[in-house]
Amino acid sequence: MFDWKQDPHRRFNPLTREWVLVSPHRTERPWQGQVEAGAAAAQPDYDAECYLCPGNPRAGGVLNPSYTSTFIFDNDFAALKPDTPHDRFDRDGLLIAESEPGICRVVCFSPKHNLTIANMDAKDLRKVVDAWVGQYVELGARPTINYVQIFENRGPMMGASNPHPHCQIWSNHAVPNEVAREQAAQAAWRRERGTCLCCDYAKLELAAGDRVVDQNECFLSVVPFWGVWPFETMVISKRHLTAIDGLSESERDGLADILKRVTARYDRLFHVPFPYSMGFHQRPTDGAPHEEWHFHTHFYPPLLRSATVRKFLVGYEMLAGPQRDITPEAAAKRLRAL
Ligand code: H2U
Ligand code: ZN
Repeated sequence: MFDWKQDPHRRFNPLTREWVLVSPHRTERPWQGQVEAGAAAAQPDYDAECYLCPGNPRAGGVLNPSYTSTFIFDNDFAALKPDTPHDRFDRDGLLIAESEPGICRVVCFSPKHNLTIANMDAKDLRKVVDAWVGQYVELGARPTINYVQIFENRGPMMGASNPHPHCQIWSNHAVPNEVAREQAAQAAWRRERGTCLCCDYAKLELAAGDRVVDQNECFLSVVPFWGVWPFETMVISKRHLTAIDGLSESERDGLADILKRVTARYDRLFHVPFPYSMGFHQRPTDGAPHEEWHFHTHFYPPLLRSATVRKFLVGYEMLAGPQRDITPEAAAKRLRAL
């Protein structure tokens, strides 16, 4: 008899339409590894060397204002430039390239150097949500900007350059790969079934319960059935909502609340400030209504077994496809218990 908790199997990701290999028999054995205690050095609330702290000079020499809430600036080392002229070439369908205009910004969540989403006050985090909404609307309104990607790299393991609480926004003309994949899947779902993929998925997970990590009135946090990273989670709005600009006042508070809950659980898992890349997926800003889109957040944390043992996507995963050992259900159970 096949045992889903023990035997190797594949799971389908309906958002990307890719498969992930699950090998639970490799980890469902009793836990014997040790959990290392957190080694993160305590940070001061102001660091004279930090290029994001209020009043300090940034790497390019510009002085930060003495900001007291959130602070947004154009990235001094932007990957994209707004006035890039249009150009394209195509040589025999083999060498294809196009110019790409865009705008990159940095959002400091707080003047305090030593805060994180997990330990910020709810009312201050709400200001960060308002800043995200403002940026999505402002950047998305520009004719050259068709997608606004808001994301946070947290911790040196994920390449974050600085512990000061901040995120990045890259907004550009082309809809990026991951978003285009999710868009195609959500559009096909809506065409074929007349419903929203993420609404249907959220309902299913709320009823099933075994992958749910946390929830509030407006949002659900789950380890997705098809997650690749051991403790990957998604935050999904319970109401159908194509983008962050459609959040009601209470949903903005709800988003701040669920992000705080999820990151606090992560921090408790291995007793360290938990590294991750997270970001929002939502309606492209090309002017179409995109009713197929459902606003959601992905958290991709690299840690596997402890504060120092991380998962690498190498070998089979680079050459063939993603694979995981711990099941999403087991990961959700651990996160839920914290
Ligand atoms: P990360 O921690 O995710 O790398 O984000 C920090 C961003 O801040 C990074 O993209 C920018 C870097 O280019 N930055 C500035 O714009 N000015 C600075 O003085 C240093 C860092
Ligand atoms: Zn700082």
